[in-house]
Amino acid sequence: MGQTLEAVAIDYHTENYRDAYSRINAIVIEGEAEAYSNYLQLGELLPEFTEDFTRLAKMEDRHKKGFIACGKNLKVTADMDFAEKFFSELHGNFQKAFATGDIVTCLLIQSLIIECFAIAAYNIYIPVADPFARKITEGVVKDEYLHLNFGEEWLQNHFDDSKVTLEQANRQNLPIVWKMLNQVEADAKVLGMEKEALVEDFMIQYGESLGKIGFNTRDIMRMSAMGLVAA
Ligand code: PL3
Ligand code: FE2
Ligand code: FE2
Ligand code: FE2
Repeated sequence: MGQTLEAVAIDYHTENYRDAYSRINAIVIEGEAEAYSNYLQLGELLPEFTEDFTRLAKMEDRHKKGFIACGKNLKVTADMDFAEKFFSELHGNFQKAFATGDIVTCLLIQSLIIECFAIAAYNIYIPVADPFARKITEGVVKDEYLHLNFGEEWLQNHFDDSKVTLEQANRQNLPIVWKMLNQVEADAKVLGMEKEALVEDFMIQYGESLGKIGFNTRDIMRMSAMGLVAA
C-alpha cells in the first residue's frame, strides 16, 4: 500500500545495508521486549485478563527471538543503546500511566499506537525483506493484528468512560510517534521502506482502530491531526 514497486534488487550484505539494519533490527527487538513487559504490566492492572495478557506477552517474546534471528542471519549486531533511546519517551509515558493505574492510557500506548506502528512497519518491510526475515515477519504481523484487536475490544466496551482520557493520551503520544518516524526515516529508506508509506499505513490502521472503538469521523480527523503538533 502506498509503496511503489521498483524493480531494484537489494543487496542485503553491503556495509550500508547492515549498518542501517543494526538500528532498525534493534528497534524491533526493543519494541518487542517492551511490548512483552507492557502486557505483563497490563495483566497486573486488569486481573480478570491476566491470563490473556500473559498469552500476548509470550507472543511478543517469540517475536523478539524471531527478530534476533533475523539480525544473526545477516551477521548484524543490533545497536540496543540506540533503540532504548528511540523508545524512551513512549516507554516513560507508559510507566507514568502504569504508576497511576491509568489503564486507558496504557492501552492506547501499547495496544493502539505501538501495535499500529508495528503493523505498518512490518507490512511495509515484508516485500523488501531478505527471504529469511520475510518468513519471520509474515508470522509476526498476523499476531500483531490479534494484539490490536484485544485492546480495541476492551476500549470499545468502555468507550464512554475512556473517551476523554483517550483524547488526552492521543494528544500526548501521537506527536512522539511522528518524531520516531523522522528518526528512522533515513535507515528505513536504506532497507527499501519509504517514510510516506509508513505514515500512510500507520494512519489508516490507527484511524480504523479509533473508529472501531467508537470515535466518529470528525473525532478521528481531529485526533489524527494531533500527530502534527510539536511534541
Ligand atoms: C509490538 O508487538 C511490537 C512493537 C515493535 C515496534 C516496531 C516499530 C518499528 C518502526 C521502525 C520501522 C522499520 C521496521 C522494519 C521491520 C523489521
Ligand atoms: Fe550480497
Ligand atoms: Fe510483537
Ligand atoms: Fe504485539
